Amino acid sequence: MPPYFLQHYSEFSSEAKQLSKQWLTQLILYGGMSHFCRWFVGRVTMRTIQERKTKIIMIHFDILTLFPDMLSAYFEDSILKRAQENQLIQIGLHNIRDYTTDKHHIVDDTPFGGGGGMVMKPDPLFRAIESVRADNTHVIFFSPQGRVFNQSIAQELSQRGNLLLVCGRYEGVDERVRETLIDEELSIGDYVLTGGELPAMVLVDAVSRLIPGVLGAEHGAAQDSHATGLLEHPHYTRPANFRGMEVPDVLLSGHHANIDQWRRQESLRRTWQRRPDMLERAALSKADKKFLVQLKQQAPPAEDADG
Ligand code: 4HQ
Repeated sequence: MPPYFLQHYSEFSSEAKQLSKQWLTQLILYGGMSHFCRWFVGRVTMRTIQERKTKIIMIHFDILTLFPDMLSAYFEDSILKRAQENQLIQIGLHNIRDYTTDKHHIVDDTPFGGGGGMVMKPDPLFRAIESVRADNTHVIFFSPQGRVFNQSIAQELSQRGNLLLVCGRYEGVDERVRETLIDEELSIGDYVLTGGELPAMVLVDAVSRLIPGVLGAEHGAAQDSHATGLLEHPHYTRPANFRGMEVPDVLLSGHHANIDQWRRQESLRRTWQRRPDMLERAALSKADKKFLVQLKQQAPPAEDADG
């Protein structure tokens, strides 16, 4: 049974028909508009939420050390200073000595079993770590026995919200600290340092520059060597002729496709010459592979390339 309106439509005056048609189009229009508006507002909200999820990341570093002044100088300048001002990173420095309970604020003691050197006492470190860490904090200790820090570990750590870095001194820390409070041991390379402060600065620096917004908008971290899996191409700036040394013509040509190709090929050339091991893990296009075949016919990698 059609609605009353349609049953009697033929009996309506032409004026009424005209009016009802107008109402109908307006009704459809408004309905459509409001539907569109709701859809549009929904889209915008969704995008904002997505952008917040992917873009606005902030990371909080806490650092336990016996020498907080060593670190503050580095963090209170240039890029990391601005990153802190912009609330992209937060760095809390904590002196382990502040967590001692004895009159002389002693943090080290002689090793059981004898032998030389000193060991960091467990009590100040337990108290410091337990008071500084939150539920989701990832606790890192620096030692040559750890996993060797690299760009992919930096990337992994940049996804975490809270990192607690423990810097040791002397011969090391009481093994019970390691066993119960440390989530991960990291080394910054196969050499021996006097403390974990430099490794902490290295880690904070490498991880912070991966946080969106820490580097300027046009210089993101995506093009870094190690992020692309290749070494970087050579860079030049003014003057075009410096003491008789010329800048490659292609860079002055303004031809962006040629420039991109030249840079890619120079990246491949450098990587092949200096770090051929990196080519095995790099993502290479057909054109890259073709260029590498040519390269390999021309020149072998440098003698000490793997060093
Ligand atoms: N350490 N990468 C701190 C290192 C080191 C490294 C030796 C750690 C001395 C006190 N840490 N202790 N290499 O050489 O992270």
